[in-house]
Amino acid sequence: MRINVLTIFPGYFDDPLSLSIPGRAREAGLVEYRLVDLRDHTHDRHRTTDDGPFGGKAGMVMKPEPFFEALRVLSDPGHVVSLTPRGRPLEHATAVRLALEDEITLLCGRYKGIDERVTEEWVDEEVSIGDYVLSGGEPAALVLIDAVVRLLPGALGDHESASSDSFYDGRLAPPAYTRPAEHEGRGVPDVLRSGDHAAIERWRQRRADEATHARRPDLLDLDAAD
Ligand code: 6GU
Repeated sequence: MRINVLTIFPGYFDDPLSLSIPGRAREAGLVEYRLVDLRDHTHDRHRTTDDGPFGGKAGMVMKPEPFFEALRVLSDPGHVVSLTPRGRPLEHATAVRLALEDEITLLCGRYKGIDERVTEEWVDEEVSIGDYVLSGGEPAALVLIDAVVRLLPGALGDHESASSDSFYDGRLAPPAYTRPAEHEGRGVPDVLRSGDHAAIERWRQRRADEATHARRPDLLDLDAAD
């Protein structure tokens, strides 16, 4: 898979895409990241990528020309995703769908947005990572990349597993414990040390249901609608 990222801050991605699972997946040849600096697609002395909005109002809007030129230079950008708080919420299902693409291109705008004509001409979908304000789309693009790349076959090691992740089956994960069995006066639930795998599975299901009910009842409501 190839992931292109159009941004005015390519350096923002250096460490996150070199470390951990996204970095290992690149080293293993499962994914290629291409960072495109939008300023390389400007043609004025100040390398301008934004301007004030038509119609007044505060904040700056990203100019269309650098995006158009950068997207044309890619020749085929594949599935184009714009990261914007106006987008549809990123869900696990979104990551699963994007992980099936050969090539995706992520557009990082600043909070006030990208000129709408870029979206009309190039963008297949707009995605938000939640109902809060980020200064730009870059952290959101990193979140999306991580969620997608860990789903590529071979990206996770033996000690990692996607099938036990929260949201894999529409519920939050149960609590987890490791050694030592007692730490600063707190133990580990006996059942987890009992060797009774059926009992352990029942305990995990119950604790997953309790956590989901208490924290994310919306996830259970969605289940009821199926
Ligand atoms: Cl994708 N971009 C920005 N600027 N803010 C956000 C967001 C994206 N998702 C949530 N807040």
